[in-house]
Amino acid sequence: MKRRSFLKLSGISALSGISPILQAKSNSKVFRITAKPGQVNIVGPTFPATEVWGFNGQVPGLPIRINHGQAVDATIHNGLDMPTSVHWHGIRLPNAMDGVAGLTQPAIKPGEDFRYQFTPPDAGTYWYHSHVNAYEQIGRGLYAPLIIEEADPPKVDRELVWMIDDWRLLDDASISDDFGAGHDKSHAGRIGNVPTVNGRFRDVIKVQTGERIRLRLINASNARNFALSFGELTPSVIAIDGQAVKPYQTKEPIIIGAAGRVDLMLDMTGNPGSMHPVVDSFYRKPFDLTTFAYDDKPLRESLLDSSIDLAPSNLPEPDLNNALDVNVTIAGGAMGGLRRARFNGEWMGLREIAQQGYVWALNDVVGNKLDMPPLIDTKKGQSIHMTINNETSFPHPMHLHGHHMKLLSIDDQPLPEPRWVDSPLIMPNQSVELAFVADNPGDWLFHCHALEHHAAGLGALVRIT
Ligand SMILES: [Cu+2]
Repeated sequence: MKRRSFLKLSGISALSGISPILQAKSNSKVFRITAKPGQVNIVGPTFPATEVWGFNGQVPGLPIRINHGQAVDATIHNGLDMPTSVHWHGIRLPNAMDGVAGLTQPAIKPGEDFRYQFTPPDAGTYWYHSHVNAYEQIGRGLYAPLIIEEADPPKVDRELVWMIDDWRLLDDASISDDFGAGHDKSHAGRIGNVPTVNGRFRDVIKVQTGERIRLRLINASNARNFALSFGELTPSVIAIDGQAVKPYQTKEPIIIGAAGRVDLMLDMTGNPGSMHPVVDSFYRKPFDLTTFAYDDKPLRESLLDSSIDLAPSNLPEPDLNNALDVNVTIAGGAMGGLRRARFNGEWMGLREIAQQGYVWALNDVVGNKLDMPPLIDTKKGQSIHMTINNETSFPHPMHLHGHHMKLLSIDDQPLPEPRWVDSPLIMPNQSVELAFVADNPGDWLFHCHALEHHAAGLGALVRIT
């Protein structure tokens, strides 16, 4: 008898000392989720509801919340009339579960199912979203939170999960169907006109003076980046991209690039009965994203002073002395300097490439398909030291699948506290240094999460064998 089936039969798989994958079998949380159309009242009662696509027809979709150590066992049913798939953003999981249609699995056809099973190794704030025709499917609402709770989380009065997004809506609150427009591809991506929190425009969130709130921010926008200010509050940042950071208080706007996550601890210090907007100021014109409305009655007189530290994950530490150096240059787009690049292996002028719908390149290679020679081809266990230069006029949130990377420096300034990221936002003309251990075998996508940029060539493969 194989060891695996013996363990199953004897029911001892929960004992210590055996593989976490086997333990997971007896400790998984089962989800049945259908990607399908739905209706959401985004703008408010004076407008018609918006036809969306959502997981279980909702926006955000069905939240997945598990305990650290539990496994996800999610069967996705495709109730759309086009193929789809699900990517578990930021989770270090087996390649076959990564959900990139055409790379790690075939797309799920309409009416069919795909079963995803994995045990997230790290607690934290993640999300799941479509990875087929993503700029349209995510743009229409196919995203949801994926929360892995710490075994011993900091004490709070309440936790809020905010999936922030922006929609391009027409006057009747329907979604503008100009997905993948040429201007969006070559400029900042699809930036909408209706920014939302959990699918609601200018919502009002009831809070109480003295309350301690853990706020999990998840940016599900196609391309919009946010810089959020919390007025009179002084947020403490406790995690970035799902991974714990040494908590720090800041009055600076909280930057959260497309696909990024930030966990904040908020001690609500506004006066009873007052209103305080949360303001975004990433682009030229600031606006109120949402508003805190304080109850007339305070919850407590003095603030909690218990610890807000999160236990760090057990991530493999890159060995910088023996790392493979990789330099990556992002080029192209409007107002960029790219003249020519390799397209399907041939050098071509940018005009010719643009005629085929592509405008971006990584190291002069246009990432127009999934079966390209990899940008990085390495052995399992190799440390990678990657320098990314953004030589374009636009910010790019660069997402590596299946791994977390340690952000070491920005513009040659070493970070006092290097932090783990999976979707670092790289500003125009910025250079960042990252390092990670390529410890997860497979072909992994490395791409811009401004979804129109990815669709227009800003993507590559990392192969680990
Ligand atoms: Cu980009």
